[in-house]
Amino acid sequence: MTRVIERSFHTESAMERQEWVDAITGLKHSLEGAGDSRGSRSSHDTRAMSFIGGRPEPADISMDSFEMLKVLGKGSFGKVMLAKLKSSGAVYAIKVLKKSMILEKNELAHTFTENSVLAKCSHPFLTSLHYSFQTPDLLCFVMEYVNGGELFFHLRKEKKFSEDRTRIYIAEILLALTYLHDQGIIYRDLKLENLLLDAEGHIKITDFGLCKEEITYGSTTRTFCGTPEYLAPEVILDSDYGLPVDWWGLGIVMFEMLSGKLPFNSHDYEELFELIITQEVVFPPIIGDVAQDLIGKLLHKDPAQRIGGGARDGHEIQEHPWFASVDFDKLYRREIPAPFVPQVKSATDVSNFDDHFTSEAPRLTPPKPGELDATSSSAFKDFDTIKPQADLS
Ligand code: ISQ
Repeated sequence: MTRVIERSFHTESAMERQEWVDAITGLKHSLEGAGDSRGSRSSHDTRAMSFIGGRPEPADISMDSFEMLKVLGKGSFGKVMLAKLKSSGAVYAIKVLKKSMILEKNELAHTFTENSVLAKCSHPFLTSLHYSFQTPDLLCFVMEYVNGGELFFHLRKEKKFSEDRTRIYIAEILLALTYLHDQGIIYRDLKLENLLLDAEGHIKITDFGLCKEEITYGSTTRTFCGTPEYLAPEVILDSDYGLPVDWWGLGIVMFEMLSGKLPFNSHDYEELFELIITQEVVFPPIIGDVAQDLIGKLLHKDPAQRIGGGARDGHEIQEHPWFASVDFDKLYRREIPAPFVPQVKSATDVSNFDDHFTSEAPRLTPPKPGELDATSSSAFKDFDTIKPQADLS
């Protein structure tokens, strides 16, 4: 079926009109020249349409190159699945995002920036992206499989972590966030669910990027895509926000690890936002004085006054007395043993993930008719400029 979309343009002069006509004609020819196979493919074609990064295509890799083994996580944007590359037997975590949901939630720019930057990042405490490609309806990110499970899962089992254990995790997260900030990236979404443990027990920050819920603030139509308990005051207040939002997130997860509770909590979102904006943190006695001092400084309501909020960013936080015993250079080189080593039985062991997900059949749901029309699918053509490190040989 061909869909015709008519648009009217107003121009101030004949010259400007000609410029528009030339631009549109040029685009039309370039699409025809490319044979625009995109338009003629069914929307649930699982062959790779293009490789994000525009690299030489390794043996026509696509969803069909993988055997889907298990579901690791799920949300309205898509799924993360454990998958085996059929040609080599290597296992990966594939994040599959639905283009229609990214457009619907207005997350195109965010998804694009985030993944283009993460594709170039390499850090011992960040989950690495091996390859990415897109199909007519999906964006697919082939990532290392981090099999020690979510920190959320371990904390729920153990209720709280000791100060020594928390210190190593928080120090590793601090190094990874400082690295991202040095690349000009705000992570924005620090929360327990995005922290994984690798087989040795070291932190790997990941991004499920699946958008678990949609939260509406107040009576306005402004929507947040994220977990409200972790939002920094400046994000709620819609002020300009920057790198210090991640230090707020670090304060929240540090409080959670040490106490097993969130510092600001309410089922009522209006009340929760009010607490985040106005309430001073109340510490349980289990959290030691030095740790309380650091958390208090990370949860400073004013981002400019927050520890790490100045030009020295995370380096200022590293100098806090709570980290006096941590050798950050050794930590970066992974020479400090992790405080807890998860039980991992095999490369495909999923026992450290929630069986709510892993018990589900690892299937991709075909899109509903018209979920992504030809016009909106063109919004993803720029994903081809992302250059991840291809190593699926
Ligand atoms: C890697 N390993 C396990 C789970 C994951 C979830 C999201 C992104 C990467 C992952």
